[in-house]
Amino acid sequence: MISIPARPFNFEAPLSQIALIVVDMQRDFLEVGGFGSSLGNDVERLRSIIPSLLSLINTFRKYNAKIIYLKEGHKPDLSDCPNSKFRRGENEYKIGDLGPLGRILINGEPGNQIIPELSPKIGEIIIEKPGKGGFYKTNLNEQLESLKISHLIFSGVTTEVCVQSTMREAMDRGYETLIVEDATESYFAQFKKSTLEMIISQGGIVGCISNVATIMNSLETRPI
Ligand code: TIU
Repeated sequence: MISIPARPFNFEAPLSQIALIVVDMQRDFLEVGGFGSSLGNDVERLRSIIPSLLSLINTFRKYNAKIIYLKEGHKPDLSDCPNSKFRRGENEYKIGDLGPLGRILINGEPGNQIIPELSPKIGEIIIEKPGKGGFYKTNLNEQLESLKISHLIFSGVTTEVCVQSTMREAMDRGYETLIVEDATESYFAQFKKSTLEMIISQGGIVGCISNVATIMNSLETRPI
């Protein structure tokens, strides 16, 4: 059993039932020329979490704990991109356009790859998702059920869009959820702050919150 000090409640489960979810740490959001920067955003804010998230990932690897990476992207023919999403934003490039990192937000393109600093290892699960939430039109739920995972630790980008959407979807499906405050980031400081406050308000209406050092310490010192 592992017990992670968190607010407003501690996060407790056998390590075998916990998975680290790494949301959309792909070049499209973290490198100039991708989807995020084409929306007019400064990617440097997001890049600031790379070292802390890498430490967390490596601790999970050390203890053979489950890590699942999500990637936002669409089929090359855009058949899974609804018009409501395609039309959004006054972008330099639209979804599917050819940009400096290949076609914007398209599965398999250079911009769709996880950033090299956080490259998944063989055996770690990568799930492509067409939506902001990780459960929509994916087999994430089935994969978690087959692994007997009940507790999800959320990291990645952006806090208020894909991370929060996936966390809410997870909570509705009965998973216990925690967000790691220094392993998630937004292009907007205020949005991150407000999202974290929202998640833990009302007694943890969406889940609880902790940080990388606390989680690492809980894993390192857990009773065997
Ligand atoms: N991954 C994710 O959050 N997708 C976005 O489009 N986020 C923005 O903040 N735009």
